Amino acid sequence: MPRLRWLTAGESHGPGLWAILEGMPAGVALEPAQVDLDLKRRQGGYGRGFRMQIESDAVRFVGGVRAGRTLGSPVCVAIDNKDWAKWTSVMDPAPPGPEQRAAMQKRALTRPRPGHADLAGGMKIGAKDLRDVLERASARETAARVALGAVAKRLLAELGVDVASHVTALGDVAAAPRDWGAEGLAALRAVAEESPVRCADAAAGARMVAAIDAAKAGKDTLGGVFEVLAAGVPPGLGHYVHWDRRLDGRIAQAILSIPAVKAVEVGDGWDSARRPGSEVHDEIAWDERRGFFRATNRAGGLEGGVTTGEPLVVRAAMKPLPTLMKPLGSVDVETKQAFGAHVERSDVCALPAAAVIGEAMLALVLADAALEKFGGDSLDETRRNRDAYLAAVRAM
Ligand code: EPS
Repeated sequence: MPRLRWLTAGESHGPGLWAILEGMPAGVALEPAQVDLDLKRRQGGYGRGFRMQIESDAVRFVGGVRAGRTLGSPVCVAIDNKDWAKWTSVMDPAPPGPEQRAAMQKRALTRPRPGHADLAGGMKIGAKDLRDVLERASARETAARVALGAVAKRLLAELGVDVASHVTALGDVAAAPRDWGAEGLAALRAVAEESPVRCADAAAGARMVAAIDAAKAGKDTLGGVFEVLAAGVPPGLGHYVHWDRRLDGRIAQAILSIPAVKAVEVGDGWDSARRPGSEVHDEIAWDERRGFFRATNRAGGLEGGVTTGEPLVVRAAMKPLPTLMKPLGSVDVETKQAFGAHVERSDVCALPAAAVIGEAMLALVLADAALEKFGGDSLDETRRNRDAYLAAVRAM
């Protein structure tokens, strides 16, 4: 069983989002402002649509936090949906009367969008109105993940682990490759957080903005690639003994669960498949100051499902969003007639936001793995256990 368990609830146009994170040790300093910073980062990025002008996500802690510190009880977060005010009738949980029926009919979705969960989800639950699917399949849910990810990041920060992300490619525009694990996450943040597309290469970032403008003019959407890094990760998190304990597998599952993500790679990933072993593996070295280390980090900080102590480097491919203003062919689920797919307000590109969600997902997996390794019901206990373990590693 994982040490950290979590669930989210809430629909895109319902009253809000809620999430529970169970397993956080007591004594971690935690304030809403630290979470709101990440919620704001997730809402930003060039290419976002009108909905993000309506929302201004802010967290309320409704459990597990007292006097600015975690209690060790489940941390429960709530985020309001401002847009709900316009959807109260459509989303009312009560059995519908004539007024609600009319409102629901008006916002019904019967022409599924290729690439969205609409049709597959509708077949799955037997929905006639595919809004029953889209409301929960919507990436709005990721606001709740980012809130919990920000809580996990607070624990990781107390353990010396830092998580950051950036966009490395958008559509056919690619940033110049750089080893940010070696250069440092503060250096990455200094440039990526200033970019409207969260790209650390300013020239490529400007071309990405132009690509989004062109896609918008063409009523199209764009995806791309984001990279998430974690520095200060102790060696020995995860395990090599079983498929579901291997940390690379756990990370991949978490990242692939982000809406629209279609592929994940760790370290040199796909590229390492094309090169001989002598050009792929990271030679082992040791010195008094650092202990064991690697001069290169092509493995992306993981060997055999276990962290090496080098920075974690995880990349994800996001497909273009499926809601197109110039719809693709679809079939009306009621009449079975061919139609253009449903057109609904959406984003042209949400890749910069997906990178922030990637940070949250990596942070949740890493916090779980750290607690699995070090245990502890309070932060002090977790730290003591971590210190003893690291001392033993150094004495090896
Ligand atoms: C989404 C559609 C859009 C996005 C939404 C994800 O929402 P709406 O239908 O209200 O315009 O804005 O993303 C968010 C609300 C968010 O917070 O990220 C979809 O269909 O997945």
